[in-house]
Amino acid sequence: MTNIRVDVVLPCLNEARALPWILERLPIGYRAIVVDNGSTDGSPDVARALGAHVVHESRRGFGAAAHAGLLAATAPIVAFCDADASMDPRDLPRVVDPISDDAADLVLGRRRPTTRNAWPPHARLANTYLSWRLRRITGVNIHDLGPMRAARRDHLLALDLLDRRSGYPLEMFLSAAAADWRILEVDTGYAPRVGRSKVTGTVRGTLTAIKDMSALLAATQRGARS
Ligand SMILES: Nc1nc2c(ncn2[C@@H]2O[C@H](COP(=O)(O)OP(=O)(O)O)[C@@H](O)[C@H]2O)c(=O)[nH]1
Ligand SMILES: [Mg+2]
Repeated sequence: MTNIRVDVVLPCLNEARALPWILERLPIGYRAIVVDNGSTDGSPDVARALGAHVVHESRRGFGAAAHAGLLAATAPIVAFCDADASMDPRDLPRVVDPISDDAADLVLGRRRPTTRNAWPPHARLANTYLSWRLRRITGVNIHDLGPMRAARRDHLLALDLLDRRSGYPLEMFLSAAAADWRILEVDTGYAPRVGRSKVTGTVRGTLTAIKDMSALLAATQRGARS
């Protein structure tokens, strides 16, 4: 068997139609950990049939799924990727290689749309504003807070992340910045997802994301002032 260098956490809520495209595009040495978050469309069976390691997380929420994947990982490097085919697993080495080369501690994929309509305008605008605030708060030169990212597993576990909803990627970034990690941004492609969005493509999902993220930002700024 090939040595598993990287575990790829794929939070999954009803992504059966996207999984085949994703799983067949994983680079060699990368293992998929599909975290099923209560899918009703047969996602776990599809994932297992295609050779992925499947874990279940009954607590709903993007962060709950992402964190369960991190806890299930055993490889030295852990990468995260959406399971909706909006991001190409062939881009994963772009976020992973600087970690293996010890050139960075956290690498974030900056989403670069590969077609029109890949990114709903409200989500894009919210993200540009968020990135601007994050640059001001942390001094890290980022332009997107996207879900494709990588870091060392032991480092991620040591961050002790608490958010279990849509604030998880933000908490990871803020905690890493507070711990003076070397944070690097690289370009990754972004295409229209397969199926319906659960977070930023819906009003409810967007409002939850804003609420979760605002609370984290407010706490960080209070911390910085005290
Ligand atoms: N929102 C949400 N996404 C989940 C959950 N569990 C797993 N996911 C997955 O998290 C990823 C991101 O969600 P997505 O709907 O693509 O959000 P978007 O990228 O903002 O449109 C997808 O792969 C989902 O299937 C959950 O409980 N809530
Ligand atoms: Mg998505």
